[in-house]
Amino acid sequence: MSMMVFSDEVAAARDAGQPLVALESTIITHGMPWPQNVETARMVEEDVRANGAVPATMAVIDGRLHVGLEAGQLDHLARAEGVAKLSRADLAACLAQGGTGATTVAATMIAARMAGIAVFATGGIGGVHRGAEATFDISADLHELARTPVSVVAAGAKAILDMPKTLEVLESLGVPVIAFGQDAFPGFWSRESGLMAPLRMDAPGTIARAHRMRADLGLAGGQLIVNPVPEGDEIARDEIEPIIDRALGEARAQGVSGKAVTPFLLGRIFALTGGRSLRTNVALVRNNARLAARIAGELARIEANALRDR
Ligand code: PSU
Ligand code: MN
Repeated sequence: MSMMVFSDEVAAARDAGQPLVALESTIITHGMPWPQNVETARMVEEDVRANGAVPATMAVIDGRLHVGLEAGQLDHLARAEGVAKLSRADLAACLAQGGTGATTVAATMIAARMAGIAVFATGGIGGVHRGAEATFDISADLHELARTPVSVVAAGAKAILDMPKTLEVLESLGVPVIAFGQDAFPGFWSRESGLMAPLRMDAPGTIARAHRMRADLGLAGGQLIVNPVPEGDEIARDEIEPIIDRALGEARAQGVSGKAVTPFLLGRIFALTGGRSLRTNVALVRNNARLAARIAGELARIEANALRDR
């Protein structure tokens, strides 16, 4: 029995050579409450289809790595409690033990590469946590971007993080950080973070060409495409910042650490904004899915042309 299982839709897309977009599942199990989590997951898949690509949501279910989830599997995962949050360190262990777990950005990148999927959409990547100089809490997502050749579309790093340090680490690791359509590095819930993005591109085709160029150069690692949340959906920086500070204070007071930090903060910010942070999170993930589908389409075209010209 194979460790990897393709959904019917993903298997058909692979046979037909259609562009695919990888989607993660930690955002479903740990990033959003039920039932908005499953509703969002469905809308995001639909956004990918509406933009000419096929969605492949990744998760480990009963010891098998699923690339694309059937409707019932998605529903089950979204309601399940105590699902593991899998990163590079624990993906193999979960599979070996027949477990069930949701994939973070890092684990989704690993699964995407195995499945031959080059583009992946999420909300925000993990990064360097505030206070990392004391806790050493730096997301494995950053190291994954440095080693696995997948282009990840996100609305920045989650604003609960230390943005300048996150950008510094990405630079050290040689990860291209490309803002789509603006100069500013987006701030997840807000369109701007107060920092500039190192690179800017205005067309999905350019991003696809840069992805392909990295492969041609033999460079390991992926690209981080940072896509600002749509204007009408953003929460202004000075509005969200005091709320983030309060949530961070609560996390510290309660001694929250390790994998629990990000889900705790997102949950508290949801409560403190009366659900507004979640509406923005949904809007930005959908926006990222649309862009990822367009990049995947352009990349498929580039690859088809390269094959023809050989
Ligand atoms: N994007 C969101 N919400 C999320 C995540 C991304 O809008 O919850 C998840 C991703 O799976 C990412 C993880 O990999 O948060 C980061 O977790 P940590 O900080 O523990 O590495
Ligand atoms: Mn961490």
